[in-house]
Amino acid sequence: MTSTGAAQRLQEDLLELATYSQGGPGTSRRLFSTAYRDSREWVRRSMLDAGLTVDYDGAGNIVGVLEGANPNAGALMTGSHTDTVDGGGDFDGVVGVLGAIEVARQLREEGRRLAHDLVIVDFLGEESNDHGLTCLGSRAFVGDLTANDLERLDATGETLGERCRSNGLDPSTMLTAGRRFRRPRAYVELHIEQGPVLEERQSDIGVVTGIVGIQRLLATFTGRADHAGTTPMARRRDALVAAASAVLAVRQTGCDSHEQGVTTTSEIAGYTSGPNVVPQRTRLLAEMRSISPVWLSEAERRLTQEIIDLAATYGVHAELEWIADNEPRPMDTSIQRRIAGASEALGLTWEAIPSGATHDAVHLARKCPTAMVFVPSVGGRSHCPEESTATDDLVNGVDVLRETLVNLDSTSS
Ligand code: HGY
Ligand code: MN
Ligand code: MN
Repeated sequence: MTSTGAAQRLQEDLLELATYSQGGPGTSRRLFSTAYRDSREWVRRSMLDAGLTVDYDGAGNIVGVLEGANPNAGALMTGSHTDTVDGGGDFDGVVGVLGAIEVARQLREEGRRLAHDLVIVDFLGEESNDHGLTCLGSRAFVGDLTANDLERLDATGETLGERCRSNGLDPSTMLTAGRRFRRPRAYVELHIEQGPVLEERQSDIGVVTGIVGIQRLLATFTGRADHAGTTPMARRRDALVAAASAVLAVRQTGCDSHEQGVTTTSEIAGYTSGPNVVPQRTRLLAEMRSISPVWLSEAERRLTQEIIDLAATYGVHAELEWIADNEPRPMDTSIQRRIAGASEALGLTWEAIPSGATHDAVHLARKCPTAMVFVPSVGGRSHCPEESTATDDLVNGVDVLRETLVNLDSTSS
């Protein structure tokens, strides 16, 4: 397949998949939305058209297989996700699924039959869902989804398990999907960088060295409701002011990290009974990310004490609950070398780079040799309608993914 042919097919597929959206700015394909469900039917058909045998596994993942020549060789795995954040873009995750399907098409057209089965997975619900859990499908796929995960509540009080069940999934089958996991020889995921590094350094390819860990924070501030007009400032116990001071403390923790970590507050919700009442209770959602587990645990300890002390200065009680979304995970060094070698053989420049975003690969990496191939993001933007990657860069990523898989296939471990 010439690169123009591949470019054209990738562009057509991206445009077609982008038509599945819940509406509003950018692209929205949220877990269990009709747009997402319909889009996955299109993905399933695209895998069939590419000559794969395709099935949904018990955890809502779409699993396509291009059978290998040697039934004893095992599998090489690739894939990603096709759900999006609300008002997101058309490349995050999608590039890894459509790129993998394009690799399968090219291998078949060129008559290059791998010894290994080539397994391509569109993992269910990688983005953080209404229950605050990321990577629903890939967690289940490797057997890391827990009963606790399915007990998580959304804002309406419905559990994730109930939501899965009402969308045609069997929670008990999801919890046992890992038993059917056959450890592949390797998992290699193609993904957009979602940051500015490759573009700024004019590198064609990112060889991912590791994926950050994420600690999520739910903080509750309890003050006292008082009359907003008659209560002197010094006597107030304003929960919203305490939360606002915590937002700045969260940010400062990231700013003081010397590039070790990043911190984000995504929401504070004040519960007040009206504009003339001092807010009694406030909830804050935040997260911290770092490739260093030491920095994460140290920052969690420091920030916890700082938020409690800050709240106390306003006469407000703070309770903090930290939840580990995933631990930092290094990528397989030998596959990193293969990705770098494939890039050089294709005349492409490459750069070793950590991933500030999490990916399905972070769960596969607990179970098999795992690595990632990044392609540049225009302006370093992602999780927004402006998210974009140049077609030439997409073709480069597909070429590197294909040659890395062929190299893994043709050499022993
Ligand atoms: O949050 C992330 O890094 C990913 O986009 N789910
Ligand atoms: Mn992604
Ligand atoms: Mn994402």
